[in-house]
Amino acid sequence: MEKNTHMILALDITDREEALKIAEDVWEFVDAIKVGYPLILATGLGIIRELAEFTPVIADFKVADIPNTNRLICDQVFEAGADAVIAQGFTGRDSLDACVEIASEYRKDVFVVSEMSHPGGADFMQPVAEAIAKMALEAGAFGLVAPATRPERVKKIRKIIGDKLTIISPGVGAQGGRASDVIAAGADWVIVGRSIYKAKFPKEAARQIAEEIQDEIRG
Ligand code: U5P
Repeated sequence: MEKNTHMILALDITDREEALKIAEDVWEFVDAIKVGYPLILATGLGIIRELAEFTPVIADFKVADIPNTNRLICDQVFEAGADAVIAQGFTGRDSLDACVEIASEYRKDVFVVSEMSHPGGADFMQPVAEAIAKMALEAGAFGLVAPATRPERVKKIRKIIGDKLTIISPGVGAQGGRASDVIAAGADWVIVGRSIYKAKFPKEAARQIAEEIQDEIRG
């Protein structure tokens, strides 16, 4: 995945035409599009290949099962044309190894959720987030998902992984995080959903966040 705009669009809408229209509108401001259950359940797995015409696609299935099931899920995801899959880390090393094994067969990537961005993410996940980050590093994942709503946690995770793994960070805008803060804290990409796809002018909204990120990077 190239790092140009440092932004990933979370396309959590359930109408195929609208999803494709937004992708066409904003692709130049994002390095990837993240799809998950809302869009895939509504429109089918084929939407991944359609969106891959615009940018690399990250499949956010938060894969969290036994190794054999994880293997079967990842196979489907990469066969469908995704460039990366998001897996949970709390299921343990063998489950994560299964995702990394399939991803490497396809020469694709795995991101591992260390701690989620909503308030409840602090309840059970935060206390184990650093151990999950270490595990993801040892397992050969490509990156971590860490919360833009808590830039200090992104900073902490960055310290643990150094520059060996990437960080993608959801929680910007609708959940209260600021793109520039989380880029300053060490995220490689911010993930933005509602602030773009619910905006009156999605392209303008994407442009503004992209500019905020570039200003932060340039200092
Ligand atoms: N997401 C989070 N927090 C996490 C992990 C994933 O928000 O810890 C996902 C959501 O499922 C959604 C996107 O797809 O990132 C954020 O969307 P929004 O809040 O910008 O609309």
